[in-house]
Amino acid sequence: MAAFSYICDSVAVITMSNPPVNALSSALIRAVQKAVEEAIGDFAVEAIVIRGDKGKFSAGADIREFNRLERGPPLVSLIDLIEDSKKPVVAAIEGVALGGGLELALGCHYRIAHAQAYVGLPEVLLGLVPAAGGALRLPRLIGISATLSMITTGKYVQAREALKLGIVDKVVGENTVDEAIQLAKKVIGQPLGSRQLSTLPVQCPPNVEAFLDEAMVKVKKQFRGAQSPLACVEVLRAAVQLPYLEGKKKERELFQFLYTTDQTRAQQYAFFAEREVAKWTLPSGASWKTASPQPIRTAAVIGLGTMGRSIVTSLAKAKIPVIALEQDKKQLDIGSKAVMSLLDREILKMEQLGHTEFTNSLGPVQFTLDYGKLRDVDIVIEAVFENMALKKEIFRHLSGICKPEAFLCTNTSGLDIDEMASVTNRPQMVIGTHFFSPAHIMKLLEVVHGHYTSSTTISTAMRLAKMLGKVGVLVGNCPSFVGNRLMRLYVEQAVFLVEEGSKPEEIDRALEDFGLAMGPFRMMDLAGLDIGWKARTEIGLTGPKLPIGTPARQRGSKRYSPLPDILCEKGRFGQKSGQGWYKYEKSGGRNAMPDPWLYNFLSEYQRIHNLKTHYVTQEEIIERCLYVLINEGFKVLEDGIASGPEDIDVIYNNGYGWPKYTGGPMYYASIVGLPVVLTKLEKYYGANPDIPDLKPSSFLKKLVSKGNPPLKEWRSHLGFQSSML
Ligand code: TC6
Repeated sequence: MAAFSYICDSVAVITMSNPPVNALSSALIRAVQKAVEEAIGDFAVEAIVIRGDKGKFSAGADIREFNRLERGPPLVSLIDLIEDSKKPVVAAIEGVALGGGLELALGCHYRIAHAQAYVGLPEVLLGLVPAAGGALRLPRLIGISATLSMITTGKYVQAREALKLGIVDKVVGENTVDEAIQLAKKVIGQPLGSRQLSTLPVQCPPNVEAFLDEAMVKVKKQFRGAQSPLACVEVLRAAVQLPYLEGKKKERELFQFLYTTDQTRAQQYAFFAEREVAKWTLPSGASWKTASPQPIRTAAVIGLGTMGRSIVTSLAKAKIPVIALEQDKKQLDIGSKAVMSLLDREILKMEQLGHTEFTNSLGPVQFTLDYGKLRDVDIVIEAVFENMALKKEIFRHLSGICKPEAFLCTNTSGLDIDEMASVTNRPQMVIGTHFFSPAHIMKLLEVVHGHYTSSTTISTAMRLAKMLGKVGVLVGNCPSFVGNRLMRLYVEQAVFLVEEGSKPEEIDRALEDFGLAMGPFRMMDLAGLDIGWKARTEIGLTGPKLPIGTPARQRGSKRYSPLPDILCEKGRFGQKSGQGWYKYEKSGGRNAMPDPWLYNFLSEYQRIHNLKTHYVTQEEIIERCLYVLINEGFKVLEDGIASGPEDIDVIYNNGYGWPKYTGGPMYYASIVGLPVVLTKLEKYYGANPDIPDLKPSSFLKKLVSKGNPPLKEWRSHLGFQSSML
């Protein structure tokens, strides 16, 4: 690791080097500081260019050093040194300039970026605020409003948008460093006052205090429960109200406060967990290191329902040419219109951000009824509705048509991958790619490994996830896989609580206050109650296949709630029918309102079934709904369906609106303390012996008996397991 300089026609070029992303570790900061000091003191040098090695400027402070006790030299003083330099300093931004990386670039007097580069202040995503002057310099450059949007969301901004906003001075298609050297030479001797951002006034809207008050209200609502977005607004207030140096103190104070919170620790854990899950290993020894993914140059999607449409859009956004197939002309017309409208919306979004070239960079989409067109594609994703017979028919058909090297994927959300693979002539090339709705937006891809799936197929599917900008998590093949397997129990528990006397809106509020993006009842209404109803009817839990004489609230020895089935029988499917657990202003409406009809209906239901209701506290709602889910998470680990708690957390953080600032369900359990989770589960199971899912899992009990080890040690306690991976 080094930062070294060379001189090119009186311009010193300083290269930051700390692979793979030039994170600003203590050592790197020290080295850059030394190089800048040398360049400033060297008479032969008249200007300075700072660049990053291997096509990346810098991804910011080295997150791996965050928990270390020994601290290196502060980044802030390096940035001040750069800004105060009498010799012009130019940042040559290639790849990324994020967090402290962008802050360093903002300390430079000029910034040139490569067209493919992007910049951002994503500290908020790690539960922090920018703390090296970024939130003070940026509003002086691009104004309060644009800064607010960047620092509270942590979004990455592409070079062209950065140019439009004024963050960079120039965007180039190639030779970024050479261009930076040319610019540096050109500005030698020119006054630098107007380029020293800390000395400039903050650009404010007319009534800035009211603007910030409003921003605070919005941010509180948008990022419910998260501390760092609120602190970002506070830093901006400091930027507006205080002189730069005092603003700096406030920035430091807020950073130091956040630095000690559980939220930042959880978000840092979530960051590394996302990277960890990409490094899959199978019990056979095959792994991400040894398996070689095959190229995906073309894809096909079968079925243009809600999921198929957004999968096609996701592929097109990733510039992968895609063939979309439907079974009849009518469905094809409806589906193709829907896809085109999704793509138009994506193009509009990108154009608003200044990416005029985006239209041409979408992968072409071809619509067809003809299976023959799929002959040469590299990968097929089946996305028809959840019916095993239909899926098998399609896989059989694909097997005969597609080239032997083509991978066959299914978007099933819980059916048996092996059963589908068994009808093909290439079971080793069959894999589950479970997308989350809407697939062109949601970041998660559950990659489901069947019994026959080869490591090449796994690594190709994981590569596909990366190409689509998603996080791929490898899981084993079991009913509902990982995400939905846990979710089903959580939703079921919420419905039991309604039977016991709570109201849907009370349960939703408690769980939304906990931080979940949407409570279970609003979620069911959004997804459509009829979907689960159909599935339960198909497997005989309700409807005509249910054996006569089955007790209404029992299936086998387990408690069952027929409430969702009854709502469906009454035509209450959720938002789509204007009523479900809530009522809506109209069919398709989104504004959920408590429904007095439901209260009457529930009282009558409780009377008929002779149910004793009790006052359900917020604590009971959270504990029963979340701990039953966490308990199942331990069972998933025990069954070898997920290889570690990180996998479950990444799935929940990215696919189920779990608040990242609690790290994910398993990390949350580790913070609450496993003995507490165990005791509570025992208590609730004791009170509800007909809900066996509340019975603590043996792996949870084992971990408690081992003294509640930290999460990173859980895997080592799994011992022998029949891994399904
Ligand atoms: C900050 O700057 C605060 C400043 C205040 C100062 C007072 N540090 O994501 P990838 C590693 S806060 C250490 O797989 P990609 C990552 O763990 C920081 N390591 O690659 C992985 O390691 P592994 C604000 C880092 O090409 C490897 O690099 N900055 C850091 O898909 C590759 O990463 C951010 O939040 C880091 N800062 O995406 C930026 N960044 O191979 C966070 C990455 O051992 N980083 N690594 O597993 C990113 O968004 C992405 O990593 C990326 C590259 C876009 C830079």
